[in-house]
Amino acid sequence: GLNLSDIQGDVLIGMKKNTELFYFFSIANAMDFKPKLASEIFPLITTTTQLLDVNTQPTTTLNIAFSQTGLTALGVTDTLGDSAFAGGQFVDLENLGDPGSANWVPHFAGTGIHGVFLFASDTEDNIDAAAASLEAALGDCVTKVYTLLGAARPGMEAGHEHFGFLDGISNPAVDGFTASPMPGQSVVAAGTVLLGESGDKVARPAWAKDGSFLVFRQLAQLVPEFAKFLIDNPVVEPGVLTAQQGSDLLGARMVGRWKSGAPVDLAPLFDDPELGADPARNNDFTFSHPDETLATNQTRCPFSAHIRKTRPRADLPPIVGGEVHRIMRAGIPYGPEVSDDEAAANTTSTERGLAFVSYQSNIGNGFRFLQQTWAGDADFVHAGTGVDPIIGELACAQRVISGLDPTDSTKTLTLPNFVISRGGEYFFTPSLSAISGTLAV
Ligand code: N7H
Repeated sequence: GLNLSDIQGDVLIGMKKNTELFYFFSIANAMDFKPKLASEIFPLITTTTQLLDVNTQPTTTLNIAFSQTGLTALGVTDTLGDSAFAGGQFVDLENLGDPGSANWVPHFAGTGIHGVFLFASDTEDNIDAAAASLEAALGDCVTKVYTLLGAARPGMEAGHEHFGFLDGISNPAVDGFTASPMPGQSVVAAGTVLLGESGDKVARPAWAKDGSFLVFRQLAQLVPEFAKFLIDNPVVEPGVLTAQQGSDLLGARMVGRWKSGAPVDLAPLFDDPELGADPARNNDFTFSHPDETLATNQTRCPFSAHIRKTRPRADLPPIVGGEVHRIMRAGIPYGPEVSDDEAAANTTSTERGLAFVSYQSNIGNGFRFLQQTWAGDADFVHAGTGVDPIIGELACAQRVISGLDPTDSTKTLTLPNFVISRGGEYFFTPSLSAISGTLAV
C-alpha cells in the first residue's frame, strides 16, 4: 500500500472544505526559509492519513507546493523529469490555447512565484487566523505575492461550480488506495498521480517519490453570458421540450452532464436528479449502447461534450497498462454569486470562476494533454467535432462546434468563450519526507 502519512492530503482525496485560500509566495531568503520550513511549516502540513479520519482533521488544513523557480531558490539541482514543470506555465500558455497573457493575473505572467500554501477550513476567519499565524512565524523570509480565496457556493449550490453543474464527482480510483471503485469509475495506477510509484515510467530522484505535480489555473467564468447563450439557443423539439427545457438541454450537452450531475448519456432529454446524486450510477456509462453506432451517434452525448473530450471512454480502445490521461481534480469556485444587476444585464461585472487544481505525475500526460490534445483539438475524437465548448481553444473567439443539437448532428453552433484563462503556475507537491529530508536541509 501507499505510505499515506507521507503524502500531502490534497493530492489523493482533496481537502474538501468550504473555503480554501491559495497563498502564492516567493522565497526572499532561502537560508532563513529552510529552517522555518522544517520547524514552522512542516508540523502544520496535513497528510492523507490525517484527512481520512474526522477525528484527526485539523480545523484548518495546510498543504505546500513549489514551482521550479522555488525549488531552484532552495538550491535543488535535481531535475524532476517533467519539462512542463521545469519551464513553468507562463512559457506554456500557447500550448494551452490561451490568447496571450493579456488576461493573465500579472503575478502569474513570469516565473516569480516560488510556491503556494493551500489553506482549507470551514470558515474564512479560521483561514485568516492560520495565515496570519504562519506569516508571523515566517517573518520576512517569505513574501506574499498574490492570494485567491475559493469558497463553496451557498445553500443548494454547494458542490456546484458557477455555471451551475455539480462538480468533483468523477475522480479516478487509485490502485492500492481506493478500496472499492464505483461502477464506471476509472482505476489508475498510483504512478499516474504520484511520482515514483508503479506506473510512473519517468526516472526521478529518490526524494521525489510520492510527490505530485499540482497544476493551478485561475479560470474566470462568464456566468450570465453563458446563461443568456443557452436562452438564445435552445434545442428545439416541438411538443417534447419547452423553451426552458431546450436551453437546459443545450447546457447539459455542452458539459455532458446535467446540473444535477446526471450524465446525458443515461438521461438524454431531461435531468434525473436521483441519478445525478447516486455515485453508484452517475459514472456507470461508456457512451456505447448496443443498438446505436458509437462512431456516429450523438443523440445522447455530443462528441464535443466536456466530459467526453476529457474522458472519451469507449470512443478510444482500452489503453494497455491502464489509463494515463487521467487527473485528480481538487479545485474550488471563487468569486461571488451573480448579482441581480449582472443577471439583468446578462453581463459579468465582478470576476468569478474556478480555482482549478489538478494532480498528476506527468503534466504532459495529464492536464496539458487534456487541455491541448483532446479539449483543444476540433478533430478529436472525430473529424469536424469542434473543440470543447467549456475549455477548448480559448484563443479563438468564435468556436464552431457540431453535435450539440440532438435532432441534427451536422448542425453547427458558433460559441464565444465563456471561460477566460487568468493564468496559473505549475507546482510540485512534495512528500513530507522530501520536505524534511531534502528541501528543508
Ligand atoms: Fe472540467 N463545468 O462546469 O463545465 N468539468 N471544467 N476541466 N473536467 C467536469 O465530472 C468545468 C477543466 C475535466 O471523467 C464536470 O466531476 C469548468 C479543465 C475532467 O468524466 C464539470 C471548467 C480540465 C473531468 C466541469 C473546467 C478539466 C471534468 C463534470 C473551467 C483539464 C472528468 C463533473 C472553468 C484540462 C471527466 C465531474 C470524466 C469534469 C466543468 C475546467 C477536466 C461540470 C466550468 C481546465 C478530466
